[in-house]
Amino acid sequence: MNAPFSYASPTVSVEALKNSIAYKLMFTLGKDPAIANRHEWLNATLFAVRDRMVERWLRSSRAQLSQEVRQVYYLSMEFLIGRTLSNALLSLGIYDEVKSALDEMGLDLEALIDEENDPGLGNGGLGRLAACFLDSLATLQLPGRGYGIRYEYGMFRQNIIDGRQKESPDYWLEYGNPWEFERYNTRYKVRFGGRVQLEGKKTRWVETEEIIAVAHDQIIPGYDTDAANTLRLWRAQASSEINLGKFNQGDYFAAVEDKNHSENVSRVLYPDDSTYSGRELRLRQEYFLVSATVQDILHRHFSLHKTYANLADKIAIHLNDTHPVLSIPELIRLLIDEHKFNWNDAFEVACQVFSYTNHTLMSEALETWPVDMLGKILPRHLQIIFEINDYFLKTLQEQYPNDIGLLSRASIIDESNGRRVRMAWLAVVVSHKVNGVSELHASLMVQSLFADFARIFPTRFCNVTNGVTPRRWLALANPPLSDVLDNNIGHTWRTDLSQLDELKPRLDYPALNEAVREAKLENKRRLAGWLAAHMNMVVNPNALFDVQIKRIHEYKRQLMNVLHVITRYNRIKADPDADWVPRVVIFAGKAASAYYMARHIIHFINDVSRVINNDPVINDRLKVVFIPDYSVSLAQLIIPAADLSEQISLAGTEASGTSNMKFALNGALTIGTLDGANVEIREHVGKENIFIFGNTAKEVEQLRARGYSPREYYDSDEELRQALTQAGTGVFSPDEPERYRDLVDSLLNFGDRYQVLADYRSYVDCQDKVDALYRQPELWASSAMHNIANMGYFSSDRTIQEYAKQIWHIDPVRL
Ligand code: 26V
Repeated sequence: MNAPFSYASPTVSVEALKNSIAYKLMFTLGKDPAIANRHEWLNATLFAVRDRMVERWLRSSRAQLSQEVRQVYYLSMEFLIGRTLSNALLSLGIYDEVKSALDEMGLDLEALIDEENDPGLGNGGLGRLAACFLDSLATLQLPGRGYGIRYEYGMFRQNIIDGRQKESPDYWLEYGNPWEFERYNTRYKVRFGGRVQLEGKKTRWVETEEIIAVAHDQIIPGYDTDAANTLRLWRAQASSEINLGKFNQGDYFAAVEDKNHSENVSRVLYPDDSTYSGRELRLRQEYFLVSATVQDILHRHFSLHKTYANLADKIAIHLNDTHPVLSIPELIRLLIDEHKFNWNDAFEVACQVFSYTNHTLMSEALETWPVDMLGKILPRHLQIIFEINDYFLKTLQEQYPNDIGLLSRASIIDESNGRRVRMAWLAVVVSHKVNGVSELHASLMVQSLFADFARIFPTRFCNVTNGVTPRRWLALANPPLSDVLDNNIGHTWRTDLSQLDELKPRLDYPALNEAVREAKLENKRRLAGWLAAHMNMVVNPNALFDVQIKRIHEYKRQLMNVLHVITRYNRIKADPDADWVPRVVIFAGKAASAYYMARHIIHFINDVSRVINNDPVINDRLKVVFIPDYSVSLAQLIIPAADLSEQISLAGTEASGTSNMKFALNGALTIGTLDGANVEIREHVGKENIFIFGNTAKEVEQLRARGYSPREYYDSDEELRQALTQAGTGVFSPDEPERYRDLVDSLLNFGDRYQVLADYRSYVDCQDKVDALYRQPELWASSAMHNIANMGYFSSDRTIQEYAKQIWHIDPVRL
């Protein structure tokens, strides 16, 4: 693999690096170089590289503090930052030096990079977006920090056994985490339970149970800058190591049980991003993050400014979805109960400090907590939430005296549903800005979910379209294409992706066209090699690589993709000697463990794949691969190798999507619906350079309103009928012919909630157009180049600049 480009001639010598790696191995890890294994060498290398970053990190922190600038704090229950070594080498510009140092010691840098655990502290798009944002904040020298939870177990590992998903725990800390600094001194008490007591005018929250939150910091390096930011993750520690009372009574086990109960709060990531569950442990996790973080923010603020009076001028707190929304009542509580604010001032400050991003309109993922549960775990917070609601509803009533129904619709407390607190409502009422993540999503958001609030607070809602960091998603993931870009437009696209524009005058240069095709082929060969080595699967690198990798969810319609695969299979079987465009259809993604349909879809994909891949008539013409255990590092391997990017969610359901951007940036063509950011991708690349099919969001709504009848599509479409009949009668599950009856039923007899049948025909026809273009490699590559050249807008640097200007009001730090 070619090394990522180094932007600066580094001041570190290979000799010095060799010394420090060997030194770390011996004196930090206590290991004899003669017997150290790969993991120990990796850790030694990470320590040596980290040392070279610490100085600028400290300098950066000092600059942020001394300039007393306004800071943003990005609160998220998830950060999917990916592997750190390669990214650190890239941002320090010392990739080649470290490679040579390791070479001279008989070690292979790429092998070490692959050895690193990929911390899965997130479910999918939302967590990865948070990581791209941190990268952009640092690169743009913006004063910001991420706050999250240091889960001991991340997203479960996925194994595929007999075609089915099997989960196993992801103990990512097995070999330690050399990238973090544990801050033994930065610890806060987080309290739960108890009761609220009135003492005169003062409210006290008493008889609580306590846990300690301990800070763990990671350096987030900026690229081509001395700036580096911090990601601070909290770990739960029992407040007294063991319960001495119980211990002295001789009940040793009960004593240790208490400790486990407390520390369970940071034990494991909730691996379900599709249904909201309302479990108590999740509520405790959310409050744990929020309480430690708000205390830390206030502490930092006070040590700098010696007053809380200027809080609203100096801090911005951003809520990544509703998961950290309890920070609103937490801030208000601390200001009133601990810092002598009156209610109105505390409320005003909170409104100015907080902003909130909505990431989904799907009702089943929206958080609401039962009033009883909140009252039991956070009685003081519940009281404050009621006060906020009373205040809000009172002003509403004055403003809209004649709108019956508005009060109950807009109330933070949902009385219709067993009394629950609507977290999204709370976020909207106490934020100064609420944003969607793509143009379409933001407009649907104010038309549907937040329609009442958009009328009440007309200036509060806005859009900031998502983006992805070009450092990880192009420079690191795709060295062959990065080389082509460097040779044509120079190196600075890494920090200014709009420079991809400069490719435009060259788009019809045959040499560039050929270079782009060569780069794609090299990436496809790399993936083919991986598939052979890890899955014993042989694929032809010249086939069209058709890729859908994302969480398995009915709305994302992996099922529609499989129905097309089956149709293609049937066509090939019917006429094997026709001139077929060979395809490799690749899937990857995890299903939430309790999501029956999603697991079933995985099983179905694997069953279909077994039948097709083993059919001697088919050969190379069609292969289906399900790659297990999807992760950030697998995405870095797969995306650069894709020809076709499947973005086929039902219009109006995918808030934005971000892999759609990564694929297009890496020269894949998109086949997609007009959903999420696909709409804007089409505007940028031009409608002739993207395969759009299916109903629009408006048509989806109209169809639903008219009474959607999937049967009609079934009855009138021969190929669709054949595919569904095969699925329902065991053609792909001969050992259990009824296995997919329910799957077919969900489409035919239970309403087909995501209108798969309605879009099937236009999808299949669109796939024919894909084949036709792929037969003309130069034209295909030219279209891919139009995609690449127009992706500048989708850099997370642009996204973060918009947040900084419109929402956070922060400026870069001078270094
Ligand atoms: C939801 C839930 C609900 C139950 C508790 C656990 C949990 C954890 C995560 C989520 C997240 C759902 C929202 C989400 O991930 N949205 C995705 O956000 C991406 C970044 O904006 C966007 O590109 C995707 O389209 C959107 O689905």
